[in-house]
Amino acid sequence: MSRLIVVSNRVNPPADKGVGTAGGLAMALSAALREDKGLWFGWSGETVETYSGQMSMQVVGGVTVALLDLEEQDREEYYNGYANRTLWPLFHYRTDLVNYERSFDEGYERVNTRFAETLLPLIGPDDVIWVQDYHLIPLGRELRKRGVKNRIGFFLHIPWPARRVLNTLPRHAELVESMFAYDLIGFQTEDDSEAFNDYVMHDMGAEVFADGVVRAHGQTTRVKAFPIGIDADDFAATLKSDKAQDYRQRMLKSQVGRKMILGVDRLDYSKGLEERFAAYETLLDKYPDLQTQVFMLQIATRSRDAVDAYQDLRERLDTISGQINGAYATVEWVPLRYVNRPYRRDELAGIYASAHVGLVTPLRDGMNLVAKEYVAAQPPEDPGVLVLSEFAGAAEQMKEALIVNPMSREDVAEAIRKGLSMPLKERKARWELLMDKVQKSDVSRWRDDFVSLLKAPITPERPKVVPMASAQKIQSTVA
Ligand code: GDG
Repeated sequence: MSRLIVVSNRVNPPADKGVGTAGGLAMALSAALREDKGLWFGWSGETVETYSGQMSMQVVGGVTVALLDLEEQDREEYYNGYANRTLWPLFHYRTDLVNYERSFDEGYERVNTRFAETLLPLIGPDDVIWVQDYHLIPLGRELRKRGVKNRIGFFLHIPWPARRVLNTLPRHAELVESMFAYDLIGFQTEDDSEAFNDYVMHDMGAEVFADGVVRAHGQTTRVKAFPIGIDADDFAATLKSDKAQDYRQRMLKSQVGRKMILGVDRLDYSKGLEERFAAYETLLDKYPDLQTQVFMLQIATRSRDAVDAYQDLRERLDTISGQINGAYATVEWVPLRYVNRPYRRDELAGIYASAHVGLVTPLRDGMNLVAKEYVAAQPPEDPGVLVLSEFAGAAEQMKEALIVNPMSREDVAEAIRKGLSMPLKERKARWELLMDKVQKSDVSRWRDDFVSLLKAPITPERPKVVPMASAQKIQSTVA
């Protein structure tokens, strides 16, 4: 029987759907595997003195998981190093924050080899293997080296950078070449797929075919955008729960008639939090009549504390939030509620539902599930307004949001103001279109679309797409 095997860096299915505080990727994957007899393989998050390659198997939240312990050196070089100090900033266009060391590269290769060796005995002849995200780009190649003939797919949850940005990574060619071990490579957006094709055509002399088939150096793969979504049914059920409704009421009460502008993010420099605070300050400065009439709630849960750039960001945000409150607060009104503790999913659903404006302004983001959760939580009779960065993958789909350039504090401030004063009729019209997309393009659809194309054979010889520098060229050739 054909089984789905999902492989990702961390394996953390939520034990209880409502209570979990797991991130976007974890929620999406557990939703995808729950109904399946699938297996989820990855790092336990624990380290041992000496790596043994031993796994522990268990069932968590209805999902069978196989966990591998790594060594402290692996954590430093592979996870805190190459994954989060090299690839993450680079793929989010923060070349200023990229830290590259040869030892990171070696640790990354070593852990990908360890993953391949440990996973190998678990793979049945008909299993379909789906590798997740930037931590494990070379895993497909390592599995192939060990004789795995199964279908293997790869999905990148973060943006794929422009060619000249990727060129700044030492040994970029080797990294990209390793991806040709996959039968299917999935990206979040058309933009990302096109950036990948641009790289392989220019730097590898690859041929790109109209149906996404890509051929280089005698190897063939297929490239396509699969925008990830939320588990819409599960979210709707969570939203209806007593806890969520109770939280919504509590939030409405604490608003005392003021309108709430909400941000919910991992505390990460890609999320544009400093720029968002600056935009909010501009709003208060430019429109004094809004002071005391609105407030902003920013939930920013701590993340990757071991990496310096994250500690620096936290310190800067503490300072900026203090400055805003110091400058504008009155004895009765605090303009910015800045919160670092995580909330339960049901609590979060209630908080989303009570917000008049959802502010999602990353500088770069693969997709951004918060944008979709905010829309899904809105009361149909009185929905709030989503303000969304043009650099979130979600903007490719969610065009009815107020789309902004997060680098412009004036643009963002104007969009917040427009959102706060938008007439009900327009809010409803925009929300209905957005909600339809959030429901249709949900996580099950993402999983089904990816896995069914992964299983489909690649049929050779399609009309060739001419090398291009931009999206339009590919599309017009296909059309
Ligand atoms: C990566 C990509 C892509 C946040 N605070 C709390 C909490 N969260 C949850 C949100 C949402 C998730 O974390 C964040 O997901 P995002 O998609 O916004 O961002 P990343 O974590 O960076 O995820 C991203 C995603 O992978 C999936 O492909 O969209 O672009 O960067 O679900 O609700 N959840 C709870 N408490 C919190 O305080 N329970």
